[in-house]
Amino acid sequence: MAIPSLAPRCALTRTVAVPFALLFISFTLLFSYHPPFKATLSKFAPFITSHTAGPLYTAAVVYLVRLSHADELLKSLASVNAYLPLHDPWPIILFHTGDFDDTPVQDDFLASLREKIGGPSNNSELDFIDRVEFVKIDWVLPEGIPHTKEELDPVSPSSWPGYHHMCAFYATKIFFNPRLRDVTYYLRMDTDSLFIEPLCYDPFEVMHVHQRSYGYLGIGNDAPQVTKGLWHFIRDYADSHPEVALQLNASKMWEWPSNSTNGDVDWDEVPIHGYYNNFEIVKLEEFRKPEIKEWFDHLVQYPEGFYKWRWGDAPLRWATTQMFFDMERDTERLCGIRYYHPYNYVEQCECVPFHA
Ligand SMILES: Nc1nc2c(ncn2[C@@H]2O[C@H](COP(=O)(O)OP(=O)(O)O)[C@@H](O)[C@H]2O)c(=O)[nH]1
Ligand SMILES: [Mg+2]
Repeated sequence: MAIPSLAPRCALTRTVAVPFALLFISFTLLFSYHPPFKATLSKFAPFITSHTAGPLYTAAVVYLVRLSHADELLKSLASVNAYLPLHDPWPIILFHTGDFDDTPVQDDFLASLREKIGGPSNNSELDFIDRVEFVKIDWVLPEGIPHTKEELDPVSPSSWPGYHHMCAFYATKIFFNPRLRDVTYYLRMDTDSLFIEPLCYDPFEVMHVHQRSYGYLGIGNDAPQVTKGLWHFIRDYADSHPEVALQLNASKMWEWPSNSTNGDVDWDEVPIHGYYNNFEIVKLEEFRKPEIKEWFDHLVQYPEGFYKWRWGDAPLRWATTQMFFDMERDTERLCGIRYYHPYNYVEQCECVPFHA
């Protein structure tokens, strides 16, 4: 009498097994599907340490802005929207010092941006305007220096103190800004930076897959008028930090000023290289390492550097990367970015699509 009792069991097995099998198939299909860019990244499994779900990195485009330069900022943002192909709609963070604080000011600006880019963006799944964030930063003159121009007598009085705050912000403070705590990479633009043609790859992806800490377009020099004391400051630091001296000596790109045949060279007259860092991509956590933090603290403890001598973020970015990174392994010259910024000359290199 096994048969009659078997029939309902088969029916039961069928009612349980068929939906279960269907469920299994749907799950298999669901998890084997990746949106195109994730599938691309997954081919690079050897570079990826985490196999947990979720993004492999996060990124943001950052600007330091002021309302008085809103027009050039609109043009720059429109060029980001049109020409920077990012796989994910990363936030566009506009750091400001209070002039963009009021909601009507922000709304007006976003309305102008919408008009400028001609309606909603069709380049990403999130409307470009909805990616824009305003983040306020506070600029206070540090202790230990006179707080008036007359007493301090800075070498570049006409731009004091705004430009000097800007240099201190980009040279040291930005890495520790709370908004960027969970951001892996930032791409910096100036309000006077422009992309002028479409880029043929996602630069964050290149940075990530190549495991770079710093991405740049070109290298120039800063004028000796605004680097007074900087060579000696770096030299003294290297003298008291043998690992920094070792790193600098190992770099093929680092050159201390050399003495001339007819006497000592005045180091204050020797230009220091600087990245054209009005465009740069930075892997933030790499710049938060304790040894780099110690160097930043040392810089901040000598406030005359930024506020009197107007040491720039460009030569300081150059010095910092040379002091703490292996230039060949950790930095990437990003090719093929057709980009404009006043007074920068960047030698062009070909845009090669990146197939990760
Ligand atoms: N809020 C604010 N932003 C500034 C100030 N000075 C410069 N910036 C911003 O900092 C960035 C670099 O300044 P910029 O004048 O382009 O410097 P340059 O590229 O060295 O000539 C730009 O995005 C500016 O808008 C300032 O005084 N206040
Ligand atoms: Mg600029």
